[in-house]
Amino acid sequence: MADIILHDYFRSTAAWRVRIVLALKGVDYIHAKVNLLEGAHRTPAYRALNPQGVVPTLEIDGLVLTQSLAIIDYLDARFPEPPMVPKDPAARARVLAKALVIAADIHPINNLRVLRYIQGELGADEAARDGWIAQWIGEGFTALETMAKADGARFLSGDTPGIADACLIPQLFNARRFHVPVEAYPTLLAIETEAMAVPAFAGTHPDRV
Ligand SMILES: N[C@@H](CCC(=O)N[C@@H](CS)C(=O)NCC(=O)O)C(=O)O
Repeated sequence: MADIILHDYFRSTAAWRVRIVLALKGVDYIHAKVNLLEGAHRTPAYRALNPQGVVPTLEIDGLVLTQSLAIIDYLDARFPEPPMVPKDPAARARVLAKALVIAADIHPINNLRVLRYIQGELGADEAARDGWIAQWIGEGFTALETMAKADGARFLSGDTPGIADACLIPQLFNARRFHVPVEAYPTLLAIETEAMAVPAFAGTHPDRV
């Protein structure tokens, strides 16, 4: 098999999702670092790989894949064990809903280019920016806490870690990075403790890459 290359930035929560899934599946890869703070993701060379100019991008099987959840879906089809999404249709829908609370509703309005826009174009100061972040993480985590508590499972994806956990653990890291209080989400924190005991989560933490 040709080399698998993950284009990644250590603190990118979307890229960390993919690192977690590659590690859970035991897939080896080469790490290509893309420094977001230096604008490496906006160069023509990187945009030729990823027209959106964001990380992650995964080169695999002669393909160039973008969008973390699409990449995870590909990896799940290509390396089926362990599965990232349950087979049962109802359980599958619930797990994907939890993943999407983060990937579709929390993350997109809190990433670097949005934060730069509200500060640069709209004139928000640092306190206003942090208030924005806390508002949307808080709203999403409140819903997720209710969903996770109702499911009562060990992980957000069920009895074993999967796609929703690969979204949750990086988002909790990001919340703390921006001083968003997380004590109000005991079920999510218990899931985080379980996940961080799994090497695929701890070993791919931004401090370790
Ligand atoms: N929905 C995309 C989001 C990708 C994304 O926004 N990545 C962030 C890092 S977490 C990024 O590259 N941001 C660069 C920027 O906003 O300028 C995915 O899941 O892959």
